Amino acid sequence: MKTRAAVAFAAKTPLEIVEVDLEGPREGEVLVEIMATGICHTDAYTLDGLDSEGLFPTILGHEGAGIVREVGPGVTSVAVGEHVIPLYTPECRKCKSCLSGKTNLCTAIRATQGKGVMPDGTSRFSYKGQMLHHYMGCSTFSNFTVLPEIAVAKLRPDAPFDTSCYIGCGVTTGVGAAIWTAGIGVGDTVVVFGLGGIGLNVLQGARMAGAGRIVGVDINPGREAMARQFGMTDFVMSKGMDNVVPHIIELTGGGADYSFDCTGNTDVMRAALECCHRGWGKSVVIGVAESGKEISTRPFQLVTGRVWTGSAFGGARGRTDVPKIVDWYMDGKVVIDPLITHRFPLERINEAFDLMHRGESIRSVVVF
Ligand code: NAD
Ligand code: AHE
Ligand code: ZN
Repeated sequence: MKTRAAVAFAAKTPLEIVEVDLEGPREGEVLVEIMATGICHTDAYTLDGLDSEGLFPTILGHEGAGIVREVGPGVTSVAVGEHVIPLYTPECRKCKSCLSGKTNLCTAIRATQGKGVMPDGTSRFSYKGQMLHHYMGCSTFSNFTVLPEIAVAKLRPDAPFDTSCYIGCGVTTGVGAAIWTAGIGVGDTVVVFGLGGIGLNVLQGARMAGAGRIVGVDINPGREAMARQFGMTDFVMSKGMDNVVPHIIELTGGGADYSFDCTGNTDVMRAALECCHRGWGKSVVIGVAESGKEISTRPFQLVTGRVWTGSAFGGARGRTDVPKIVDWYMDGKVVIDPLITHRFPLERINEAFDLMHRGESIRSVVVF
């Protein structure tokens, strides 16, 4: 079939909206009509050529919601007409990682995902006879896409597509990192670096968990108002500050119980660790750093009890936990609507990247 898609033909060039060829689903795969997709900073990072796994040409996008239109042979867990959220972190429930109960990082198809192909090693997308890569196993910047059945979570039919798509990455990543990865408790002091599409969801996860003090740090003063709506009690505008760490340690009476990096900047990751409380503070890296970057700190920071960890997709097991977050959204426990600051048709998707780079949007959503 033919489908409209925004294609990244090369790094650092605007996406081009063209009609691409899409092969139907093979064994264990489903064809999904994407109804809406969010644009996450990770899409921009790959498009900007900063991703060590970045492959071109490709169809980016990993934060979608849509409807199953066809199922391939052997598919049993999902049916035509069901609403779904594509999962870049699938859940096969059979691999060593899924069975361990210790991680959400299913390994069933990770190797082929990273190579931009389906689990059988081939791509379903092409343009003028040239193969196009899949992206993070999702490619939601296409009106139709093909996904393995283990990489879709059910979306209840009364949930709107143009807001629920955000649960496909940002909402789950932020809320999940707060409640599942960190395990924030009642009264805890939390510090969140980077108050964009992910950080604001960490704030609301911290609020849900009953945190006491919730400090937000950003270089963009325009983030303060929205962050306060999402639970931030104290704002630190870090632009121009020589070293934010002593200031936060003083503000929090000795350091954070939990801190989060939601910037992808390795200097910020270090500051986030070092503003944790001596003896127990835990820092969670969420931001994705550009290829070649490394983190460092004095080992003394760890010797004295601070813990450095990380979180992918908020520690959420895709098929099990995503429907729970959708319920929380539909019950009003998780707030999404004000975070969707812009909506565009696919033809204007490049404007969404411009707004993100200028710090003027939280989440832009493409509605097909
Ligand atoms: P975003 O652009 O919406 O937000 C980033 C925020 O960080 C902005 O408000 C920006 O002003 C702020 N910032 C930038 N530099 C800063 C600095 N030096 N100090 C303080 N604040 C600073 O991006 P997003 O969509 O929220 O994504 C944030 C990061 O999370 C990205 O690196 C993205 O790739 C990553 N991410 C990771 C996962 C995961 O599963 N681990 C999932 C989604 C996104
Ligand atoms: N390709 C990058 C790694 C990118 C990365 O860490 N991705 C996150 C999700 S970001 C969503 O916006 C993730 O889930 N990581 C776990 C995984 O298996 O990719 C690189 O550095 O090569
Ligand atoms: Zn993302």
